[in-house]
Amino acid sequence: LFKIPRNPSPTLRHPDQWLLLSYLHDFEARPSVTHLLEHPFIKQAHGKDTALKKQLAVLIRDQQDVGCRTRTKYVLFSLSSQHERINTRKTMLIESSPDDDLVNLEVLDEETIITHLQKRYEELQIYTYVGDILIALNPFQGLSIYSPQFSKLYHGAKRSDNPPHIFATADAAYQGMVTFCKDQCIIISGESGAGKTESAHLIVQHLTFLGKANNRTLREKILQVNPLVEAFGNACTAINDNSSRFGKYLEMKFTPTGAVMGAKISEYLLEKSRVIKQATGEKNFHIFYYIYAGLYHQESLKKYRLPEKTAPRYIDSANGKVMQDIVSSKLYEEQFDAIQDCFRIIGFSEEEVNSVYRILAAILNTGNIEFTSITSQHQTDKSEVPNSEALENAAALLCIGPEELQEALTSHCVVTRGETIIRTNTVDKATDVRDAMSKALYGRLFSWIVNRINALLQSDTNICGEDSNTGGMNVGILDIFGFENFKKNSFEQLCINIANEQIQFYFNQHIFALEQIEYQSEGVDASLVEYEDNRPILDMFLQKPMGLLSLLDEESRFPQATDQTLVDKFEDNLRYKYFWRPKRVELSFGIQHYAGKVLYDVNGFLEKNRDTLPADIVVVLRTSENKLLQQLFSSPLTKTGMTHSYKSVDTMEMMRHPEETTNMRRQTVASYFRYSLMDLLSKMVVGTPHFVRCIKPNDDRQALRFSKDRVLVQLRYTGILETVNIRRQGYSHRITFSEFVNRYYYLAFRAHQMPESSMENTVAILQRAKLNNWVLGKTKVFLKYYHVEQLNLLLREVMARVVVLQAYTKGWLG
Ligand code: AD9
Ligand code: MG
Repeated sequence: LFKIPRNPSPTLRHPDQWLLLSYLHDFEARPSVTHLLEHPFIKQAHGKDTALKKQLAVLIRDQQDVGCRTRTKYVLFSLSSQHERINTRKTMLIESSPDDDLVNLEVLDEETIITHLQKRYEELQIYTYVGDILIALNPFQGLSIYSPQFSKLYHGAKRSDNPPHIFATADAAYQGMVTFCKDQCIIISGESGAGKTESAHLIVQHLTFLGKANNRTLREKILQVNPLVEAFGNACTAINDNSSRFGKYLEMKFTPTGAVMGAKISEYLLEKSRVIKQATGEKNFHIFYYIYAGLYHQESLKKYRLPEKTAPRYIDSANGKVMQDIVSSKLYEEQFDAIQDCFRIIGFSEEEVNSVYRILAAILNTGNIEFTSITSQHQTDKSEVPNSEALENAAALLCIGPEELQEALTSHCVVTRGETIIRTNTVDKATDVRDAMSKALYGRLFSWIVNRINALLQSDTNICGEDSNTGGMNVGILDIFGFENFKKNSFEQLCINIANEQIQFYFNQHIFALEQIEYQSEGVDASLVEYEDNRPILDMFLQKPMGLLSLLDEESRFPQATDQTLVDKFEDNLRYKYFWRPKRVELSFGIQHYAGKVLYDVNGFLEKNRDTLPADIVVVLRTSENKLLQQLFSSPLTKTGMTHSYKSVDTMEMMRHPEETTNMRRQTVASYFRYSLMDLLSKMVVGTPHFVRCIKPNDDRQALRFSKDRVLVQLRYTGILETVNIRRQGYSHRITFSEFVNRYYYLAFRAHQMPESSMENTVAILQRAKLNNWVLGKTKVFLKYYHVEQLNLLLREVMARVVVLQAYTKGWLG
């Protein structure tokens, strides 16, 4: 087994790489071939076969990278930590059981599953597997299962050794990436308040633990990314005190040897309208309260021209109590300190942070600008700013002239037949322009922060001691806003819920559709599982030219259109059973989503979709002397400037034509949204997916309260029962014979044998690994989810033996 392969290929097979590790261990720098030929290991290998030796030396030289040392150490560490894990498990009284996986239940009906989950929840076992999918019930209380000791316990462990855990999912993604050099993505879904964002944090925590390398700074930076972005993108809603108001795809980048080397966030569709108005009982984005409290306690409110007695309208539209909270809440003040730390650790300059605060303070002042109408003999639709304090404050913070700002708010230029005419704005129009400016400022500031974080985490790639140009791999973590159904649902909820439809569709494609298509094409006789396909609903939204979003765009282009004409248009054109128009409620329509019925209020749909920012405002903001502000408005008029030619939401299609998503041009919120979804999918389809399904056990956010009805609804619409069935009966892994032999030949053949990629050799390997219940197709072998775990485990054991044996021969292990 330990002989050097006869024909080492230029792109090494994984086992060969492992074998080479120990040879490489001795070389500090990139060695020359002559130097390598002198190395005792190569000298000893293969007696007098000089040609082979030379080939080997070239191979080693080309594979040489510092990371190989890390990898050798990693294997040695895994082995030594195996004993430690067993002991820890004993002292922590942690035991796995067959009950951990719903697939092992004898009876498989809703009642059994729900009782089972309830029993586990009441014993604080919030996690349960359905094969390789993780169900996570929100505990609504702090649990002591996320310490570094737990990270160690789950590190490289067999899934069946420990009880289910979010760390096990993160670990599986990491192992998949390191072992097979393939990108991975973890898709977290569930309704609002189900625990997606918390799960995403825990995954990042475990991944930074795994990819630690020697780079503490980078690790600390990555851990600050989520808290910083969430301060700007999360807010308190009626359902969740820390609700994500944007979608987030965080890619953690690793070197080929698994050391973390950076991170990149992509943000999707921030709910900007929250800046100017919030529903009753809801709040603005967290950051406004944090900085208000922080500046208040630092006695710096004056510096940022913020009022000291009453909080600005944008953050206190309803009850007038916000100022009291800000003064008395220690929490806001602590959060402000934490955010300052985040900025500093990630690497923002003081000047940048100061500019961010100035823009936030300017937005708050802008919200306080009021308008009154002036009626004169000639004009009745003119407005002015009666109290100029807020206007002057906003202008000063934005480094622009107050007169110019007032002008841009209360009038607009129209070009007709080559002539520029200035028209005045009514009070309503001026108020709309003011709010549009605030939304644009906040939206662009948010995107700038995200881009800046990406730039700062990118430039760090060399700290970890490995060359970032060697190409890395990544684990992406998707945490979007969950499905929402409020008393009043608007355009924002529609977008959020369509995004959730898309994620559910992606799940269905992976779990059910692709699997069943392959059974048929490979001639495998497996029973088909029926599932709720939500594709028709998605088509109703996304199809061109007659889908709901296209109709909305079309109507948005008519200046005379109203929300009434829009909803009539929907009714006339959307002939789907999922759409209805309630008789009694004017200006509304209902949708039967995969996760339930939602009634949408059409008021404001057209304006929200147009999301226009008058050119006059952009012109004024561009005159700013503030560098950051200049940057924010130097790009084309709106960020919502993209569209995507929608053909199909089929993820298989996406895999074939990822470039489709880059076809964009300027458009509305709806078309930008469509583009965002496609962009997100194109990122996801390149990786091996891992699914986490978050479930909310009750609506009162109470620990240990398990509402059977609420859970049952979620189990039904997420298709958990069908998932259990397909995981039990189905074959979740379909691998071509050639890939299978390539991956696992070490389990049955000698290294130098280089077996042919055939069905016979596949069978030989499977038999040698003593696996049962697999099925052969025409070109692929069909495996159950647990087969792959067993095979990988065996492979790792064999490889570890190689490394350990060689480590012994070199005396590394003493
Ligand atoms: V939304 O769609 O962004 O509105 P999420 O993200 O699904 O929603 P979130 O992760 O924010 O929900 O969880 C809601 C609350 O549940 C958190 O603020 C915690 O108080 C609580 N939670 C969720 N998961 C855990 C956990 N693993 N341990 C402890 C938890 N508390
Ligand atoms: Mg969230």
